[in-house]
Amino acid sequence: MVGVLRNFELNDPDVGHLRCLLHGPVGAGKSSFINSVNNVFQGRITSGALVAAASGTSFTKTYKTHYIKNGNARLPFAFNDVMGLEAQENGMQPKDLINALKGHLPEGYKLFHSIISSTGIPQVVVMTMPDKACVLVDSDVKRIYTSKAIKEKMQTCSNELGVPMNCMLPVKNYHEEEMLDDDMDIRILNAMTQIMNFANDYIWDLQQHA
Ligand SMILES: Nc1nc2c(ncn2[C@@H]2O[C@H](COP(=O)(O)OP(=O)(O)OP(=O)(O)O)[C@@H](O)[C@H]2O)c(=O)[nH]1
Ligand SMILES: [Mg+2]
Repeated sequence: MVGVLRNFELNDPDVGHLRCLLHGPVGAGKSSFINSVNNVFQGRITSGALVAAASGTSFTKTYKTHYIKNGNARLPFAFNDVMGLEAQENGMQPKDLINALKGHLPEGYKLFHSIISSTGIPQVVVMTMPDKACVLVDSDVKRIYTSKAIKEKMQTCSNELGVPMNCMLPVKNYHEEEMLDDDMDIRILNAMTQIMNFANDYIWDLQQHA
């Protein structure tokens, strides 16, 4: 599966790269997801996106683009890591979120301020920490897809956020492991494949209506 993504081609190469914004609650595992994806592509544990030692207030405080290294080149894909959506004044604000989605925030931008708006940009939900939601998954990550507890969480999340079930992507992040694990990698790659395909399709569709 990693080979398929290594050779991933954009529908329109002029686009340069697809951009994925990770937003969500403080300490949800956004930065850890970036590291998890990087780990799979690098074949080793990496720590490019700094992760909180213990959650409390936002750990990631500035807007940063993370490219995924693919051999000596770059995958045509970037993650933007932002701080969590906290209470109004301290956290990521909706206007910043929209600008970040459009790729309009400069590197190092301090994530505050706001107004609300909406876009048709595709969304998926990367459901992190399944090991905390289900003891079976904690002991064997392969259980992610068969665990009743995880299915229920996915269903609840899908209903509450209005995101379809096939856009709910349960992933256990690398967070304490010292070595890579094939079963974790498969699920991380599965999530990445969905994200990249959705983004690629979206750009293609936009261009048809341009
Ligand atoms: N058990 C478990 N812990 C995880 C998982 N993903 C992340 N963590 C831990 O959760 C904590 C928060 O992770 P971060 O990646 O810093 O979270 P974040 O969403 O980037 O947080 P902010 O930058 O503060 O918004 C860290 O201590 C991680 O090690 C997971 O899948 N399972
Ligand atoms: Mg973070």
